[in-house]
Amino acid sequence: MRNIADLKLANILLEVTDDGIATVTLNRPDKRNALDLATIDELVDIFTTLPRAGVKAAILQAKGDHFSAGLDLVEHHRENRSAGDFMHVCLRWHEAFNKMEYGGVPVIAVLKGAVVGGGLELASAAHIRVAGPGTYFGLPEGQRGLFTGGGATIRVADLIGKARMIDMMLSGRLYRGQEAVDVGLCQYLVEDAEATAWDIARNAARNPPLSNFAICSAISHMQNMSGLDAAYAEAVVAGVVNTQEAAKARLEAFTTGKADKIKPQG
Ligand code: 1HE
Repeated sequence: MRNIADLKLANILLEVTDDGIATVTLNRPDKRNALDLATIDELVDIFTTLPRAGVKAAILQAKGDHFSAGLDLVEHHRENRSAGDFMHVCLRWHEAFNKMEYGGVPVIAVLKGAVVGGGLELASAAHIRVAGPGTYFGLPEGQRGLFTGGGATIRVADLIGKARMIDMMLSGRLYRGQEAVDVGLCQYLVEDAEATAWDIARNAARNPPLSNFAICSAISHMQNMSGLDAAYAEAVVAGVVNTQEAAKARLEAFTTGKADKIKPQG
């Protein structure tokens, strides 16, 4: 198993706090964090390693004014890829984003500026999206003579529905502000997206890791199953999670009236 310290990273910064929260920072601001193949390879390595390294939550963020301008169009043009070549590029994107979505570690994305094309595909593989002021979402593939290849047909359609996704791709429509929250592109729209993401990450990190593993993998898997199979899988997962040792002290605290109540603050 590879350690975090052994990862060779050039396009992404990775740090882990003493309490197990990782920050994964896209670091090509001069290219608006466009996703070249090297960056995708680094994402695969990072999100393969984090769950096995005991990381409790990850914050996915970016340097500069934009989260990500999507596929590195300059590299794509320069490489003059065949259909087969690009299919393999897309499979690598899927590997990276599937590791994020199904890896069992909560991933919270801090969004700003452009979250477009493949940048939106990356953001949609996070479990929670927190947008700051000025964040906008787009799928300009149609305008570029391209098509989504990093999972948008699955994840973005899942977030906002097929009709809105088709509209974004055909018309170039951009979403921002409260409308982006209302259609489901992000869950939070706040002044300080980084601070909110840290609050969410710290709260999530207090849950037992096995509960978070189930939340951040089982729900996604179950969405891919028939209702009957999902119900069965849910029972199996709950059998494991709801009898875990780590839950016993929490249940004891509730039983003896010492646990916090689940009520809105204030
Ligand atoms: C890039 C990319 C990129 C910027 N690939 N290099 N995505 C797009 O169609 C979005 C393309 N980008 C933009 O529309 C704009 O760059 C932004 C609105 C994001 C930012 O604008 P701005 O004025 O801040 O920056 P800029 O001057 O346009 O770009 C600065 C540099 O970043 C410049 O490089 P330089 O070497 O000339 O300085 C740009 O070339 C570079 N850059 N965006 C490569 N995308 C798996 S399939 C997914 C398919 C898609 O993702 S389609 C959507 C592609």
